[in-house]
Amino acid sequence: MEGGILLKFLLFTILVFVAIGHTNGQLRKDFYKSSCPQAEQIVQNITWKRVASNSTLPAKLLRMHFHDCFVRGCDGSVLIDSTANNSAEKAAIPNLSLGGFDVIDEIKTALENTCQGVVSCADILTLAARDSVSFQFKKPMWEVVTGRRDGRISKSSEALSEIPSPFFNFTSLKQSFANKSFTVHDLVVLSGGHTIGVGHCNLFSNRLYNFTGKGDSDPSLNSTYVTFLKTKCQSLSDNTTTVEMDPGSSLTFDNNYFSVLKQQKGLFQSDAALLTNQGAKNIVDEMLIAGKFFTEFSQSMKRMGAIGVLTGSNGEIRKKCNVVN
Ligand code: HEM
Ligand SMILES: *[C@@H]1O[C@H](CO)[C@@H](O)[C@H](O)[C@H]1NC(C)=O
Ligand SMILES: *[C@@H]1O[C@H](CO)[C@@H](O)[C@H](O)[C@H]1NC(C)=O
Ligand SMILES: *[C@@H]1O[C@H](CO)[C@@H](O)[C@H](O)[C@H]1NC(C)=O
Ligand SMILES: *[C@@H]1O[C@H](CO)[C@@H](O)[C@H](O)[C@H]1NC(C)=O
Ligand SMILES: *[C@@H]1O[C@H](CO)[C@@H](O)[C@H](O)[C@H]1NC(C)=O
Ligand SMILES: *[C@@H]1O[C@H](CO)[C@@H](O)[C@H](O)[C@H]1NC(C)=O
Ligand SMILES: *[C@@H]1O[C@H](CO)[C@@H](O)[C@H](O)[C@H]1NC(C)=O
Ligand SMILES: *[C@@H]1O[C@H](CO)[C@@H](O)[C@H](O)[C@H]1NC(C)=O
Ligand SMILES: CC(=O)N[C@H]1CO[C@H](CO)[C@@H](O)[C@@H]1O
Repeated sequence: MEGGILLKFLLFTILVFVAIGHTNGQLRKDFYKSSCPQAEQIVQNITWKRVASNSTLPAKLLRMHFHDCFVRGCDGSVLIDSTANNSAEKAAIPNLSLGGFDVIDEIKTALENTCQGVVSCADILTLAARDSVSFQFKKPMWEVVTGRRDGRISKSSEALSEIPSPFFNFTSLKQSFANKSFTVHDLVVLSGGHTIGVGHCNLFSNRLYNFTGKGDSDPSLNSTYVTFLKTKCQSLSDNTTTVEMDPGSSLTFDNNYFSVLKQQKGLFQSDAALLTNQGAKNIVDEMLIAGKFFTEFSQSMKRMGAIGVLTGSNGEIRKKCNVVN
């Protein structure tokens, strides 16, 4: 009797595990271990090779990954080209300066040559973003679990509504992140991504020339820095010049962004907004300790990489990253 119940229980447990294994393909470490053992090494090799000859790429790939994950989840939808009847995410204004698509294409080509139809573009982007930032350290800076599948939909209208604007105040930033179940802690920590890369003048020059419509500058922006920025961005309409977001170390991934913020030199209103809320401000202070920032950034990135992912039999493995199959 007893043995019969135990056996039934064991069988039931096994069935449940088998069912979970089949239906809910969660992301996991080294998903391609048996299907494409060299996948992650190939991504790292090509990414490192490209970053070695172009140090602006980590910023491009990190931002592209953020944009991918915030619109329809990390499903590679940011990589899809517009077609005659669809305006894709790439065509949205916030995407104007996205770059690094050629790196993803080179990796995809190499992976298709090694193990055809196995590795998703969504995973390639997630790994390449991590590896590009990690090149400087010669070791992976955060864990990436894999098994994402590619989406088939990409809409510019969704990029416009889901990607936070550089003109957002704290309330709107918080709401935009809460929309993805992200906390104020994630918001502050991930904003640290602005420790690398550049921003275009027209996205902040209102803070220099006409903040309240009286030809004034933003009082929350360091006045010494305003003078400097005016030499870079000479008019309100300049949409071609770029400025480093972390002046002096915009090619180095570190926690200097937070020191910059504290000196009231955050480039965008959305950066400066992190000091307008006491809770957020306290987190900015915590991030002034480098070790703390690296640990927290690594954890928030892992969570960002899991937003709305397609797994198991959902989505597809795109043959080319810029077009759906
Ligand atoms: C908190 C809300 C955020 C806002 C409002 C925002 C806004 C922006 C804007 C306006 C730019 C400049 C684009 C240009 O002029 O070319 C930019 C650049 C960048 N962002 Fe963000 N961003 C946010 C969060 C993030 C997050 C979470 C990450 C990644 C973890 C990130 C990574 C980057 C990087 C690396 C660049 C530099 C890109 C380059 O050099 O081309 N941003 N961001
Ligand atoms: C990656 O690069 C290393 C060092 O250059 C090389 O030894 C290795 O064979 C490469 N692996 C793959 C899978 O490309
Ligand atoms: C887009 O338009 C083409 C013809 O211009 C048509 O063949 C195709 O089915 C359309 N695709 C969708 C998704 O509507
Ligand atoms: C580096 O990469 C960026 C982004 O793809 C590109 O715009 C730029 O032209 C590249 N620079 C060089 C020197 O190749
Ligand atoms: C923040 O921006 C939103 C949208 O523009 C606005 O409705 C709200 O009043 C602003 N909040 C503060 C505290 O300024
Ligand atoms: C939150 O998400 C909804 C739908 O997904 C979207 O319409 C709305 O614009 C988002 N709000 C913000 C602040 O991003
Ligand atoms: C500054 O803003 C005010 C009010 O919006 C506008 O009337 C004025 O033309 C602007 N000045 C410049 C130089 O754009
Ligand atoms: C920059 O501004 C000019 C003039 O207003 C406009 O024609 C052009 O499309 C803009 N370029 C970008 C990249 O926004
Ligand atoms: C503004 O910038 C100057 C020069 O970089 C710096 O010495 C000063 O401390 C900054 N002001 C504030 C309020 O942080
Ligand atoms: C990289 C990219 O696709 N950029 C596009 C951004 O949007 C403009 C239109 O608003 C397109 O012309 C760019 O090609």
